[in-house]
This record gives sequence, C-alpha cells and structure tokens, in this order.
Amino acid sequence: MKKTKFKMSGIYLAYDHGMEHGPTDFNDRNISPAFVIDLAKKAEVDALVLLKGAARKYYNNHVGVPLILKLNQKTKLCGGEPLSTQTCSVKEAIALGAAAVGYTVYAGSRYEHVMLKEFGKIEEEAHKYGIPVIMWSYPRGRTINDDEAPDIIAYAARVAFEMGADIVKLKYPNNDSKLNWVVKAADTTKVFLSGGSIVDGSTLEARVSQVIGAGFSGVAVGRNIFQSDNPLERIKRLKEIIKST
Ligand code: FBP
Repeated sequence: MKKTKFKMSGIYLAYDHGMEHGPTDFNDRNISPAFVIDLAKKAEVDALVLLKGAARKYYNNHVGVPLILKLNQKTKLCGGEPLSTQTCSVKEAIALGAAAVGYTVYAGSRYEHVMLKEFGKIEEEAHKYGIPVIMWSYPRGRTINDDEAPDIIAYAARVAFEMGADIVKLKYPNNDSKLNWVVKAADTTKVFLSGGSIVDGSTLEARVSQVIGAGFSGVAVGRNIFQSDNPLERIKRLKEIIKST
C-alpha cells in the first residue's frame, strides 16, 4: 500500500464540478473520475478533491495521492440564495480513505448560519480524528455585491481562521492590492488559491506566482488543469512556481 501523507502546501487537484456545475465542465476525456485519478498519480499532485460518489467507486489507498473528501455539495440548478449542505460524515470520509475533509461556506448567504453550524461540528469531529479541515470560503448571496473584492476575500480568509479551519481556499481577488492582508487575515490558517474558469497558461502562472509571493501556501485548481490540452505540463509549471517563489 502506498503512503499518502497529507501536505498542507503545494497543488491540489479539484474535481467536484460534476455536482457543482454539471457535466458541462467535462468532455469525453475527463468526464470519468478515472481520468483525474490517473492524472493526479502521474503528476504527483499533493492531494485530490473528490465527492463521495466518485471516491467510493474510484479511490483506494493504492492511488497513492491523498484524498480530500468534500463533505457538502449543491447543484447550480436550484438558484436563489446559496446553501450547500452536508452529504457525507467525517467518519464516512475517513472510511473512504480521506486524509482531510473540505466544506464550502457561503458567508453572506441568507443560509450562512446553516453552513457555519455544520462546519463547526465537522471541524470538531475531524480534529478529534486528527485530520485537517479545509474551508472553501466563498462569500456569496444577497449582501455581497462583489465576491472578488479584496476586502471580501480577506473577510473570507478570517472566517476560516475563526472557524478553526486548517486551510482556506479563496477566489482570486479582482485586484492584487491586498494579497498580503488576506494572508494576515487568515493568521495561522494556510491559504490556497482557487483556480476559476480556464485562462491561458501564462495568466494562471502569473496569478500563482503573485499569490505564492504574497504568502499563500498553494493552489487548489480544477478546470485550469483538467480542461487544459496539456494538464500534465500545466501542473509541472505550477509546481515549479510554487517551489521556486
Ligand atoms: P476551479 O479551479 O475549477 O475553479 O475549482 C475550484 C472550485 O472551488 C471547485 O472545487 C468547485 O467546484 C468550484 O470551484 C466552484 O466554483 P463556483 O462556486 O465559483 O462555481
């Protein structure tokens, strides 16, 4: 059995899009989780993010890449105020091989109290089992005019810290004026950049270099890898940037 030690820095490959966005994010090549599992292995990413359905059918300890099991989910079909509720327990995630668990909080939503409460319980349980907790911290909903404003991203970082998250995953802010402030707001919580919709390689690399320079610990990218024509090369480049910055 291969070792799957969880690293709190580097590059995580996200693949929960079938639920969050629908199969529209996929093509014939990447619609099967087998594709990203194979990619994660070949590229030796630091972790792979799956939902429980894909994990149950495709993940096992022989994969050799640590698993982050995302515990809440929503579809984009329902509309309205964002609410993503827990669909997998910490215990089940561990049984599926998870080395860490993840959960999205939409602070600012009419339903933030539901997500904060669920996250609070997950944080306590995961830490009792000794595994890290990652918050996808995406402020969104009726009170949020610009979810990429630097002050909103900094607020998202602080929410994760105050909730006891070990790692926070944040959107790229619409300007880079406060990246250091974002990292300070997260305090001891490690900060990871989320990828967003696909951009050309040089734009992605510039963003990654900028955030790592500001003190981010890594990136947790989905579409910018699995939708790329050369995903292995993209991961290699990002790894080099993360290592050398
Ligand atoms: P990407 O790198 O493809 O943006 O993935 C990161 C992620 O957080 C996924 O885990 C998730 O499915 C997606 O973004 C959600 O994005 P949004 O809520 O903005 O549609």
